[in-house]
Amino acid sequence: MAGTFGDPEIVEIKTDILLVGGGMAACGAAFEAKRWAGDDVKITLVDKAAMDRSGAVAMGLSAINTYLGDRKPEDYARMVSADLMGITRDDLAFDVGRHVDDSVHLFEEWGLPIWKDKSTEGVPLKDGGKPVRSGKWQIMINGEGYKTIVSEAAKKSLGIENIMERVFIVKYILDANEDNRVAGAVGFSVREHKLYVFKANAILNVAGGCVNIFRPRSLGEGNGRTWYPVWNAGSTYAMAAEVGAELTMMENRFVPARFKDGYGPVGAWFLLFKSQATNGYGENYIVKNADMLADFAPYDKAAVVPTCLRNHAMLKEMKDGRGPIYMDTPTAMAKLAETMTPQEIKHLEAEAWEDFLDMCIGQAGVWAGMNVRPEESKSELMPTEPYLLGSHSGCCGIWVSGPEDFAPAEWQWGYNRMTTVKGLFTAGDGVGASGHKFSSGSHAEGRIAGKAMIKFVRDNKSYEPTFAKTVEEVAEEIYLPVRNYFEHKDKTTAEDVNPFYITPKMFQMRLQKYMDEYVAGVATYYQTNGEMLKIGLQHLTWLQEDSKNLRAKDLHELMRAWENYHRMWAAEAHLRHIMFREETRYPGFYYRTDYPDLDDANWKVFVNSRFDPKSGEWELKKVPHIDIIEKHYEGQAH
Ligand code: SFD
Ligand code: AMP
Repeated sequence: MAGTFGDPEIVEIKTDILLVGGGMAACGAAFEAKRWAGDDVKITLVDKAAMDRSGAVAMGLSAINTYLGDRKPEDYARMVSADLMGITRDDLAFDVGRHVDDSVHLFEEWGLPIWKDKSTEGVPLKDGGKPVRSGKWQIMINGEGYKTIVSEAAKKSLGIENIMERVFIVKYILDANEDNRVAGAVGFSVREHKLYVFKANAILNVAGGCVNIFRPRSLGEGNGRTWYPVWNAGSTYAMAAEVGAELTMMENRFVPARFKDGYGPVGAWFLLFKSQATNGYGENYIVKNADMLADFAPYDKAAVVPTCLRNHAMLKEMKDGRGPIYMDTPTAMAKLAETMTPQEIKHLEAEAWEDFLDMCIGQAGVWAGMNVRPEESKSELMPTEPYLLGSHSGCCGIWVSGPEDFAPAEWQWGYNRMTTVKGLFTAGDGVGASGHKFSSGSHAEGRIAGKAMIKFVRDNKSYEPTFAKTVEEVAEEIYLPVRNYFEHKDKTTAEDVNPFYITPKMFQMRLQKYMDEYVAGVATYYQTNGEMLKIGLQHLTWLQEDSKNLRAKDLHELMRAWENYHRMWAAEAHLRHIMFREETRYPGFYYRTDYPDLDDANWKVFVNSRFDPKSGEWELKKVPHIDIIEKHYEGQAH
């Protein structure tokens, strides 16, 4: 290794199951796998951050968005499908639906305070306690410590000696002897100068979704501010794609409507406080544009207007110059206060703040800084930059094997939640074509995968991982940005400006600019067309070439370099899928202006893609959609 950085110490670890990530899905998997494992199965968890506050739940949450209670899993699967415009895997949603409540009951047992109806105050959910429902599927919690509670249980299950924090996984390594079989993973410590090489029988790839591939609305010092967590850098999708796993629905993205500048979520306001959003002239834009939304029938049969269509109506107002969009908090609070005592009103005002203090502290900061009192002043809403995720109101991700008792033959190949690469599993944001799992469903899905992985390693007991690459080769690849820095740093008087290398920050800006301008970012009101996508792809191809010139002057930058490399892969998959799907399936999330309509006749299908690690080529295809729920439960009331 060139320069003063020196060679890293190489630490080799052999394990049976490797969990990559420490978020909701990983915590679920750790807990469940351990329940089924004997002492014969070694399980190791690696998180690039500290599990107590890592991933999307880092700040906490104020609601659990998936709790069925007395609702049925088939109705949950119907809701998921309707919200995501009819193309989801019913088998996967149904499977989450039938298991998710058990995870919520565990959270409560582990100490998470869940709001209860006055009639059952103090009674746990599993003993008949009635939750305070903000919506049909959502329940309210005091969740600022949510992640700490869930990770504590995972740590206790696995044993602290089997958990490695602050280790960033860069890539998976395929087996030398068996085709399409994962053999391990490599990464580095972001604190110590150590390279980690893991050999494993099975790997769970649960490193979250993808944030910051599009130019964000926030600028300058606010630049780190986004809605989904900035540390979800697309590792899940990129690392799976690089070893040839089939991806699905990567064209889908989530553009959440959020409180402007602080990115505060809107769910509690719409559902719990019964607030309305309006255009700048006080008109309810969903009611006003109902006819326009009907163009996207049959999905208007959904009990609630799908998330993308709510945005579609909002964008219509913005584009026609009738902004800004407001959340009318004063009217909502005044209405609720009509039947309240002064003490109850005070409590209501506290709850309005707590909703953000529990899960999006920055929004409370914006309110305080701008002298906003929600009971007196309205707040602006804004559609954000796009995010890639498979667990919230989006459905991009990896194509996986479904549950043995429910998935049709073509959607299962042995082990629940295993990708098309043998031994590589995923859950949460990683699993595509489902969605609306949220925190609880991601935990439940991690548990489903964890259990299946135990079966997998038992069935493959004699497997001996053999890497297709040498450890030295991989170490050279990972430390290339460090080499670039030390080799060229003295060829300039300004460290960050150098024709021989590119800083991770500049690299990210380039990526964000192309995605924003050509791939339906905020710059074009989320619009693109075939011609623009071609240019975007050309730029991404050049960026891919330039990724060899990324520089890292310290371990932190080395992480930033690889995060952006992962973002670039996720972005390319997103672009290629949007290019392939010649229709507008998700108006409000993105528009193909050359194919502005929904085209069920040709496109009510999954789009799957695969990067072939041998040829270096991408291949995209249509995969038939099957409406399993309607087949099983035909004619039954929703
Ligand atoms: O209000 C590597 N979410 C909500 N869920 C709810 O149930 N209720 C809500 O109220 C929700 N809302 C919400 C939510 C998220 C955020 C950010 C906000 C508000 C502001 C969604 C859930 O949080 C989400 O669905 C799940 O957390 C997804 O779980 P999972 O496991 O798929 O992802 P993760 O938790 O982000 O964990 C990822 C982990 O991977 C690590 N990692 N480790 C090693 N190597 C690498 N290369 C890695 N890259 C990442 C991370 O550190 C992390 O541990 S609301 O908007 O609706
Ligand atoms: P959000 O805060 O936007 O992430 O939403 C949290 C939950 O509330 C998710 O389950 C959303 O689907 C749901 N939700 C948000 N806004 C609305 C709305 N206007 N109507 C119905 N459901 C909503």
